[in-house]
Amino acid sequence: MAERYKNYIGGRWIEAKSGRTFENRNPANRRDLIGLFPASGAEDVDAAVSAAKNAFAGWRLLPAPKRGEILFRVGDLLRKRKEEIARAMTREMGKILKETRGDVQEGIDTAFYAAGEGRRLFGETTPSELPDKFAMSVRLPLGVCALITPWNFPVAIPTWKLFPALLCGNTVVLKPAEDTPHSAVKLFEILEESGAPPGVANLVHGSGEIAGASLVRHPDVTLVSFTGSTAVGREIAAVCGQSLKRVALEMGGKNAQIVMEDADLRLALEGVLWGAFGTTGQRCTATSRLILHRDIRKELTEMLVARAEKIKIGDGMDETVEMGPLINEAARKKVHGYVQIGKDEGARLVAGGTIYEEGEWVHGYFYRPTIFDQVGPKMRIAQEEIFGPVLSIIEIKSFEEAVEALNATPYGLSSSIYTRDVARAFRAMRDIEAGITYVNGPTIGAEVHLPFGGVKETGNGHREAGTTVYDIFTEWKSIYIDFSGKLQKAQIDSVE
Ligand code: UN1
Repeated sequence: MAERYKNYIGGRWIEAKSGRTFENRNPANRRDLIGLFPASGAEDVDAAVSAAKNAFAGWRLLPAPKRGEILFRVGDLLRKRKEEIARAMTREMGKILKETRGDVQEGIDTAFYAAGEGRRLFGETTPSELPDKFAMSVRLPLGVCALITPWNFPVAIPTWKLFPALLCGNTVVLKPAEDTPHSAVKLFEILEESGAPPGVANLVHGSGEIAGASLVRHPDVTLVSFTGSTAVGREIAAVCGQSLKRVALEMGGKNAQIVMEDADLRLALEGVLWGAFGTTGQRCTATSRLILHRDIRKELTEMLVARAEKIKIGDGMDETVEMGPLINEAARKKVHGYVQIGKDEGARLVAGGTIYEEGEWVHGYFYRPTIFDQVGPKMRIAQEEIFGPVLSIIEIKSFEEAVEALNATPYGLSSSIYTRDVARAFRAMRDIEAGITYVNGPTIGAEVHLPFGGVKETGNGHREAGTTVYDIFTEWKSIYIDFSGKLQKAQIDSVE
């Protein structure tokens, strides 16, 4: 009998009211059934939002340092259960253990950062233009926040939203991706154990179309924070535009690594291997374009192809495996479809390009590390997000051309340049259109205490992580205290 997992609403584990469930299977071996999870409907979302709304009344008044103490406990518990959660995550979504441990670590880092923020959460004080008058600004919570998260970072991304939201005094309803409900259950077991009051954090499983959509439309939700595709983000933004909910979006990427002719090629090679094929290319920050100066293109491409072909593919539970499966069959079809598009567009396939189904791997969604050479910057494989282990090599003749090629997509999340020329590095930091730029490092590897997010169609102007996430989850209030004992008129009495 498959284990039946539940929603977490108002401090209780409960099934969907309809009793309906969906299956969660291991992408490395689809015969391995992890469990059944509630296929929640609008009525379950309603119960979760009302639990969050009720809990908000008390939670917002608990001093922020006390809310922070709960998050310190959450961080401790995550640390204690890191290995267990990493293993469950690898089984559930396929990335290798080293990376799922990193995913949990990102949650631990976020917990401690948010917890410390409980004793900061700074506002400002500033002189008033009038005598005997005091002026300051403070941050206040918004209310019930809806958090909708993807499967590629099943602990890290929910924590980026959950912990700052809670620290600021909001209450939340999380709707995790259907491919990774188990990791979300683990996270909520920890929240329960940490002593967070019932109703402050609620978990509702189910599909985006039903559970996600009813959450976004719910009138008692004041903010929606979403990480996922640009197509879905646009739909969410449209709904929130009508209802005037605050909406923070983190969406697609088409990140590029530039390698100039003066770069350390050995370093650039390690960077692109990790950036393009880490997490099987399924990161918003993954390197999907490699922009090479013509003087080093041949040499670096040969080095890269030789290494890519040696990448060990298999079940991420095996510590010697370097690349796990794609998340599901639809993802594999999409990746394979783009390989065909690349060939049709006239790019030259120099590595991979085929499904990997040797031996026992026939039961998983594996794909070979794939490299296209001679890609034009406007080809679809250079423009559209593939979300798989497919890398497109674009040749350029100058630094200016490299930056122009890098900027020539609708996205702007992460970027990277390998060069030994400090002037070029600084020009790249200024001229690349992206939320993140790495110098002599790959496009992946963001740390939780710096702003995370992108420009153009990657985002809508907000930044998670860093100090900036506290702007997403708070309302500013300006406060004036007049202790002059008389009516003082700003802009009028203050003018000579
Ligand atoms: C994502 O790709 O969805 O910088 C998030 C990184 C990770 C976070 C990635 N720390 O790749």
